[in-house]
Amino acid sequence: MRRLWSGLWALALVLTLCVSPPALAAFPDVHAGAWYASVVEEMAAQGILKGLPDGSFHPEDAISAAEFVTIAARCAGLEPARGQCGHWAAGSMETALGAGWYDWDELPPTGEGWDKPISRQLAVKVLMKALLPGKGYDYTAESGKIKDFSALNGRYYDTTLAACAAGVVTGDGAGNFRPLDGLTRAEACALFQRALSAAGGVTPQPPAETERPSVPAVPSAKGGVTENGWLQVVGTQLCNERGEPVVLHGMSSHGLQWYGQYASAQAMANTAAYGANVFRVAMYTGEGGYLSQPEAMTERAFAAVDAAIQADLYAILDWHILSDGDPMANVAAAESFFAAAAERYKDCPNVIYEICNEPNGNVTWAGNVKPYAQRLVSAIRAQAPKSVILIGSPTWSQDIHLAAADPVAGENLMYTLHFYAGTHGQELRQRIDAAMAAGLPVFVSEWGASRADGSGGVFLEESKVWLDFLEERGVSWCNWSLCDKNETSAALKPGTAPAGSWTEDDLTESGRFVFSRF
Ligand code: IDC
Repeated sequence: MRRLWSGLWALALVLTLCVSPPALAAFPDVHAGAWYASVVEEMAAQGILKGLPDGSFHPEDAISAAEFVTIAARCAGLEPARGQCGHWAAGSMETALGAGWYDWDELPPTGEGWDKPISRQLAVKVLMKALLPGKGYDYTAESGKIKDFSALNGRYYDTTLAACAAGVVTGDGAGNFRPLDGLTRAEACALFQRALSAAGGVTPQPPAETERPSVPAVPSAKGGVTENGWLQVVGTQLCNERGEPVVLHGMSSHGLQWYGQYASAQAMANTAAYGANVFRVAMYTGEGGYLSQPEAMTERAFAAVDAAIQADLYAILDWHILSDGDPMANVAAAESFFAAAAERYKDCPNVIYEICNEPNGNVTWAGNVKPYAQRLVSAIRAQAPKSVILIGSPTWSQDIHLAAADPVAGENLMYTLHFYAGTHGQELRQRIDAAMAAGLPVFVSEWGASRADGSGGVFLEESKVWLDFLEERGVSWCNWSLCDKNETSAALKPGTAPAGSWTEDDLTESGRFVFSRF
């Protein structure tokens, strides 16, 4: 008898455990005890969630791109378009695309890919564009919260970090965002609910203001100044006088005070013969440069620019701050130098002005570099209203994300990013993508195949990855440096004559690689 009773108790216990809590009114497969139950119920009551054709919700299934975008459209009160292709979600997808919630290449309008699971990074982008457009964030604070930040594609920095700042994205238990993974339908609902409450409920928001220019396809025009004329910046792309995308490839001089002999007309003709169409005249300010001998250095810099003009090259006149990390420290000297340069070259389509090589040390974008840039842009513009001007950023011209968040007003302005293939990689490339996605025109006015100290390596594999990346995006570059110094970044072997023409034999490993990529 005792055995029978205990057997019955055990059976009762098993039965209790097997019976699920009651299903909610909205969907038979959403049970009251589930963590997402109240969210789903509320969204269903508001008509935002409709469930699947079989009347159920399938909370643990991966949500597809079409499902996610459709829900976002309902949250934002977006009117679906007619829908060109026969897909059930075509109307919402087309309207969302038009509103800039996602780009053409992320979910092509053929409908292919719409039924596949949406990645978390894209889902968050759609969500933020739909419900919290223009939401701000502090880059350092928010990126520090995401443990696997390096896995995030730079294209999604803006929206992901804004979502973190708004409390919409909280990361998994380990602090990871897992940008490439999908998310379940239940998880998606939680995201929507947090975004809706951050946006103040189901109030339709205006669609994101201006859509950002997307990464250009491989641009074409090379050639020198005769072929391309005055340069102009269209969106993020450097273009020639006819408005066609153009890329500039060439060398930077080393410090003119030390290696000025390689900034001669012959040296430039030599690099032009390999296909270069730009030359950067690096005029150091410190280190025995302009600040200690202004007349002599001005003369040398102008002679180098004249030599570049003679070789049909674009010429970048570079105010090469380095040990003097704060450009504001010598702003008056910079203004007078560039005013004289712009006066001299105002009718000359060749000349590009680079106003601060690499701000570094205790400088900020808002406090030092941007105000300096504003002053220099007006000094140059007074003479040369349309010449391209290149602007640096803190941390040796790596902090273009700061410029992207707060750019200088004006036309034909570009922002420099400098890298050294033995030191810098993926992280800076992602920064370029993010900055360009935010509309910032980027110019790599200095890069080296060495480490950042100018030696080590050479890192040709890494350099190739970098140059392919820049080529795909139509980003122009100059390589450090055209001189025969005994350091791996130098393009010429020690003792190479500046006066004669050069053969492959005169080029270092770095020089051969770089010249082959002009
Ligand atoms: C380096 C030169 C090296 C010189 C040093 C200091 O290669 O011969 O002794 O400057 O003047 C930069 C600077 C550039 C550096 C280069 C490599 O713009 O002046 O040149 N670099 O260290 N930024 C990152 C790397």
